[in-house]
Amino acid sequence: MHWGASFESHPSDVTHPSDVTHPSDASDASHATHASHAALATCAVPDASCNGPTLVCMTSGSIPLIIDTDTAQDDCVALLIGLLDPVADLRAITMVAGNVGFERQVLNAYLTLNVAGRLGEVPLHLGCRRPMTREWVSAENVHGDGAGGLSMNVEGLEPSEQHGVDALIELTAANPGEITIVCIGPLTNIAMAAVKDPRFVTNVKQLFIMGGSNNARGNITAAAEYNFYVDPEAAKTVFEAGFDITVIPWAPLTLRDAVFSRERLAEIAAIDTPLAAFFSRVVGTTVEFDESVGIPGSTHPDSLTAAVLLHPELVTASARYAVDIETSSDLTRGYAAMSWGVHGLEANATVIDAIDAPGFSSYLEELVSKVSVPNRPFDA
Ligand SMILES: [Ca+2]
Repeated sequence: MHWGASFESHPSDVTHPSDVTHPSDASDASHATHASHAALATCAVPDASCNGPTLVCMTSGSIPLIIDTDTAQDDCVALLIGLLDPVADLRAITMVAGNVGFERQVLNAYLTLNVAGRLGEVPLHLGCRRPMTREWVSAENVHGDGAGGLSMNVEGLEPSEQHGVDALIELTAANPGEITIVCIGPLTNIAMAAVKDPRFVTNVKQLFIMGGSNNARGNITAAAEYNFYVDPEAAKTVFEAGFDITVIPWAPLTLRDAVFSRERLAEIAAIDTPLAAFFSRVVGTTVEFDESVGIPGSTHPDSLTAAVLLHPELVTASARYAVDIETSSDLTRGYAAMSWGVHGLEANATVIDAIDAPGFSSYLEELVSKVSVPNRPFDA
């Protein structure tokens, strides 16, 4: 089977960046319909090894970022962007309670690092294991285990001893105004960091937040999107703190511009790379659920959040909004009120209203078309 064949041939426990060649040829036009939007075909720092057959580039890119994640499904794709896009300089991954069980989320992050051939290269910090004031709410009914039943031997893999909140504070304090945080889970870690050290707010360059809906439907209730619903106090804290914020909402943006149909997923599944096999396995498992709630395919809000940070040319419309989060109502818990400028409120965020959807789709296809060498074999 495509899946097994893609993984079993390259079990290797050690990755040497110098062993991996750089993107080969920007003129490869097989996926180039919207190649101008995606810098994946060109290595940030070309050198002699760029002529090899593989496309994975280990060179640190020009955009330093941390990804704060509740790793399941599209979170994994967002991590792949941070790990493999040549313009990304992924400094750390921080884990927050969200989609699935915390330990499973950690395993899903390891699985993703593994398929990218980056195991042991990017620090993984464990953050908050529950929301600030509420009980954790699982999304396992949507995500299952978050990785389509995929597993691997994690012997010898240890997350950093430093707590995720402290890592966020220290990494940004060491590079004030330089690091952007891609926030694709509940905002507990970000809020806790801001509460613990107010300097965190100005030490962070920007927050790119996946969450809420822009005057449109939620996904866990009619009113609320999951990330803000799970920890509304954290979300409210973050939006009131004074960060430079860009929001990638669930609806209408994701539902209109970042859904992959079964036909599109089949095209990607036909690509013979470990990354495409991983993508198909991890993402494909939620399609049945998505269809059961009226969504015609897999949804990609988290990878879109990482993609628009690295490739702002994907954004075709955005505007300044005053964003606030409902915390006191049971009915509308986690609702994001996004006021578009006519209510006398001061804007605190840029909200993405539209993207180049074909360009984003081509970007993800190009990403998973890269040839990586997984560090360890997967247990299918
Ligand atoms: Ca997420």
